[in-house]
Amino acid sequence: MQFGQFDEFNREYVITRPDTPAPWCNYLGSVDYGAIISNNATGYSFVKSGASGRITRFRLNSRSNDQPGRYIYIRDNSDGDYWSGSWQPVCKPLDLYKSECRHGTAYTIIKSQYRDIETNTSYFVPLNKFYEVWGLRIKNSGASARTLSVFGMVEFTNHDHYENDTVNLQYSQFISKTYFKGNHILQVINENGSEAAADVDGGCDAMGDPSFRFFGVAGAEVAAFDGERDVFIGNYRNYGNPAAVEAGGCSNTPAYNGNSCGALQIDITLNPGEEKEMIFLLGAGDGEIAREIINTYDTALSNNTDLAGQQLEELKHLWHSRLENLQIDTPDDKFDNMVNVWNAYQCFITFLWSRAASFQYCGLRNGLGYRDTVQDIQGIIHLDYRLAKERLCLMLSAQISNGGGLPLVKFDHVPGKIETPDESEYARKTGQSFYRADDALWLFPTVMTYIKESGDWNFIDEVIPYADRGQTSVYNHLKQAIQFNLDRQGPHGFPAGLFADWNDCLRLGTKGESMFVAFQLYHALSIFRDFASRKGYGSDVEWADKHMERLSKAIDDFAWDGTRYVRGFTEAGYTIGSKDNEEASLWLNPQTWAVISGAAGGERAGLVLEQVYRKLNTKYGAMLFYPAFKKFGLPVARMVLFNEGTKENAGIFSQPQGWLILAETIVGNGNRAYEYFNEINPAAMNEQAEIRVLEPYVHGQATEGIDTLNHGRSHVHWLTGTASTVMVAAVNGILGLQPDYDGININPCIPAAWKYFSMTKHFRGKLLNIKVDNSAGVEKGVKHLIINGKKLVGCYAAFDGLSDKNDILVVMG
Ligand code: IFM
Repeated sequence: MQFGQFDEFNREYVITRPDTPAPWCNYLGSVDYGAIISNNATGYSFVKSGASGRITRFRLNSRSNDQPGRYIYIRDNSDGDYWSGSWQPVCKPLDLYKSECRHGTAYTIIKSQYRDIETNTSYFVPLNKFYEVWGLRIKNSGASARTLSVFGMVEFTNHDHYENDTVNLQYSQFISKTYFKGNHILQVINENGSEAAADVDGGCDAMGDPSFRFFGVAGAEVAAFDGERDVFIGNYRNYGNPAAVEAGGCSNTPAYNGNSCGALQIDITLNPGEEKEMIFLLGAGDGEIAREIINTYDTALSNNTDLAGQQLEELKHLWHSRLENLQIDTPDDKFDNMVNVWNAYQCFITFLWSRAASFQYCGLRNGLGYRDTVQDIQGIIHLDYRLAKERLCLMLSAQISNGGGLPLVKFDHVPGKIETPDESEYARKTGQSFYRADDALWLFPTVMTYIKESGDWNFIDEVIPYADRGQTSVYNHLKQAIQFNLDRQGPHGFPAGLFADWNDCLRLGTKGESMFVAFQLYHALSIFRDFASRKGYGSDVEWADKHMERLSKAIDDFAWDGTRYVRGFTEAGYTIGSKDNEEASLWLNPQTWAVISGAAGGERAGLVLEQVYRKLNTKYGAMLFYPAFKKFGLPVARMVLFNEGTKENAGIFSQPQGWLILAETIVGNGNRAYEYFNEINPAAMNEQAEIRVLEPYVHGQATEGIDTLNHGRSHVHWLTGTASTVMVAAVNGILGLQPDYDGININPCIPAAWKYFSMTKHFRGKLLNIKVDNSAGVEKGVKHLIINGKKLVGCYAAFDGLSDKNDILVVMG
């Protein structure tokens, strides 16, 4: 089933059937003011944090009604019929009601058509602002005049803190009230004083001063209002049939205790063909701020200045110019849509919001997970390396002086005096008292990619503080990260798996060993060796060589199982992922990481990838391992808690699929890399959206494997490491764009059937217009480049040889 399609030209996804298998969402705003909105205008808004800056309510996990949201009701006062500007919440029959939702980069436009009334609502957060705009145009396309009431409505939280608002009702309901101020409703929380000063029981450590929110309208007179949700909706009703709308108008009831909302009624008459515009404004701020914002739009409207339209264009311009840094045109539109727009946009959203707020994450994970964030950075380096660097510096400053990563980096992280997991205070504050084995090792590919994309080799010498004490160069941070794992090894000489490696469900402890981390360490050593050699640090080169050789030998001696690499060793000496095991005998990640790290090459690389293809692959991606755990499990293999075929228990965990694609490109299998890409390409499921369920323009965390009742159904949208690994695999692996210290390699690994494609890339201020000629029909291999008419053997373009604008022909064969 299909519910929408890509509009490649406008960089939008257009949903024409609103009864999507799940709410299909978009992200608006910035880290200062974030808003999540679905195709039916549901979702929530927050200032800085979904946990402690929550301004509107949303009920998670309620697909059956998917509410509440940013609602606009329209009532025909001639007969009392009413509907909503988005299909939800009133849900008029779809043969009478037409709707179109256009999700774009940081904006969403929802249109409706019902009984000759057309609405068009643009939802967005203007650049650098702390409020959101719902710009409504309403038009009478019929032949007779219409008398209508329009109601804008939003449900506020009663407390800035999500948890207090949701569960601490004996408290939070009694600190909120609303005032009507002519063109807006002002909600005030804690008007009588600050919780912090009063040390209120049930208050929350993030809370301080009174807090204000507003919901107003520009370009229209408010005829009536309600500030109390339960009055607007009425008892034993719901958003689909609010009492106020049904009765023909609001009752001017403010909130005082109970549940605050903003509901504004505007009465209009529309002559045939007439259109009116009004702009609803929602945000955090006191009456003065609200008045100023609303006045700005009022003035613009009365001067016929399309302020909201200009702001929307500014947003598009910002986002599109970011995306412009890489644009491709291959024979596969669905591949292009992801690389050019949606996977790229998702990478930015994941980068900005980490795992904080979505329709799955309520916001309480109020910080940056080390490994997730360092990987997220990789997804945007090719599009905005400056932004990437800022976050990379932050993450280096969240490395502890012993080399390990801080498990949770608070949004307000201040390096230099943070407690470590070794101290009880840290555990008390974060609930995290252990190290993950992989955290700081993610810095290696990320730092390398940043330096190679930007050309900023001096970064390696930049001095950055540690989280707990002291400071040192990036180079030394990296060396210390390796040391962290060398200092924590098991009996075979592999790194201990500690509290978790990449896999949150593997608890191998201080003696059990992780092969994932062993390969990561090998990879880190080889990157570090490269850095050391460029710096001329001979003893560090020898040090890295020695450890790589030692690791390599241990891998051959203990981790190679004849046809595969094992996953690890428990403290009790059990081998996880051995071919003789009854359960979980073949794991994906050690095979792909053996190849990515360079530890396995030649025949062995081919063999392990072939095993993966034959034993783990499904039409929706490769399973993390197989067979699922049923008996073996706790305390080490905690994924046994998940139903078989799900998430880390033999599910198709999507992030590793990116590594699988990349590994196949390393060994030169373009056809297979592309096959794997397609298996999890959201766009490739556009016509079978009912199977995948999630947005066809967004990667999810995991897809159900062959053991479940819903093989192919995907879960956990938007905020997932899948975004960055698949992006890296596509750009670096399939398209073969591989910046290097002093130039760039263009070495595609593509399906043989792609005879021709083109790419435009901005590389350190230079424009590369790349055309790839694969009339030879190979999967990998470049005979020569022709750069601005000059032929060069191989696939390397030196930076010095590039002009400001370059025409590059890549001839494969
Ligand atoms: O690697 C983790 C990630 O940090 C959070 N989600 C699950 C992944 C695999 O366990």
